[in-house]
Amino acid sequence: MTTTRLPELSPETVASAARRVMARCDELARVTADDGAITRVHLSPEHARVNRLAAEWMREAGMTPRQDAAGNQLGLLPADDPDAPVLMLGSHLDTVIDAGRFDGILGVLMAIEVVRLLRRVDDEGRSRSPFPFGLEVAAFSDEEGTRFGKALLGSSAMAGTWDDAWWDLADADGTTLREAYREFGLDPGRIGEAARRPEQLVGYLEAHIEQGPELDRRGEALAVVSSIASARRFQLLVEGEARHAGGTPYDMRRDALLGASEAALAVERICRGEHHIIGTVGQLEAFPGAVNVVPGEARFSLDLRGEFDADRDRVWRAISLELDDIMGRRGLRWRAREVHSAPAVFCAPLLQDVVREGIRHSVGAAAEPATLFSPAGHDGMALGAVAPVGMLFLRNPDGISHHPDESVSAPDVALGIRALAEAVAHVGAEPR
Ligand code: HGY
Ligand code: MN
Ligand code: MN
Repeated sequence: MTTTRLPELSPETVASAARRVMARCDELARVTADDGAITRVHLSPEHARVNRLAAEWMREAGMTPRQDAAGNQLGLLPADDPDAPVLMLGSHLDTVIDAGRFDGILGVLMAIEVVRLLRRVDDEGRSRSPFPFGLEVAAFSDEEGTRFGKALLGSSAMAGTWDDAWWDLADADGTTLREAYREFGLDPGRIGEAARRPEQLVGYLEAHIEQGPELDRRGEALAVVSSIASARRFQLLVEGEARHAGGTPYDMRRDALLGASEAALAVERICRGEHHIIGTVGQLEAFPGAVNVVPGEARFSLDLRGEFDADRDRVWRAISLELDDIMGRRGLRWRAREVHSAPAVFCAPLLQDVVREGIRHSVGAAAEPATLFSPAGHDGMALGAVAPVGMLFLRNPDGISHHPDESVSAPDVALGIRALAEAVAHVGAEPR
């Protein structure tokens, strides 16, 4: 596969870009709602601050920044033809609670560096894409779904898959998504303006830390992603009867917390018996929540993922039957509300190939670069509805993520920047 010649990417040029990325990951980590932890949720003051920082860095790298109708921070390096489509690069700047400093953030900052390295300056001194398509960086506004439960809100708006039912989603304080948009300075009525049509996008390429131990175990820095797991998220309610913790004999109890606890163990047991199916209960709360009252109600979450939608749905049916059995035995009632669903996305073969070529150029591997399934979700799950998707994984020592100890090394980031730049150049070399 030929490639548009890259501007000279000396090892020092790429190493300096990696150092800038690492320093900016530290700077963004300081923009948080929680002292001593990294927490940055959708449409918060912290979201506005990191968008302003990203806009400044995009402008400095030669792009024209703008915030779209969904609160995504974008930076455009146009092609000579103003109507040309763009290759979208990027990731997300929002975080989970008490997060690491690289999940999402690294991909946005690497994309900015790649655009900086690839841009050319035309005769009028204007920064332009060297390809027949533009390059655009997206800092998506809500990949995690931390505040409203529904994930991928920013990238879903860009993909044109927005569901107006989401406006009534509420956060823990009862603020609806609609109200939060308005408080942030966005107009819910204009959400459609964030949508892209397929003909406007050449594709979407995202670099991200691997949120698992595979690359670390293999001793490799980079990997191609084959597909991104499908996801379904539920909020479940178990209803029993609150009673006196001392005076109520066991045979009279309908303890909702024990039902929910048995359900959580059943999720683990059922999913352990499957391939590439992962179920997690991340939230569990008992009500009324007094030490001397048998819980009459319990609420818990379920995050269920699978490599294939059909397998994921089959396992959800198996879990549901098991919950019927558990709650029936305990005299409890249960119901589930689905709060998020996203199909599996299979990375486009061409974009897998260009990422593979990029890795070869970057690490000089004679051997075949690793190709990994991503059990972690990414904005590419949403963008897959409107564009071909490709992903590059970077080694994350020990694989820990959604945790302050999440990490990546500067040398691996340098390898990743070169690989991503080469991948983009390979897209540029493809006949149009
Ligand atoms: O939950 C996930 O897999 C992603 O990190 N949002
Ligand atoms: Mn995440
Ligand atoms: Mn992420």
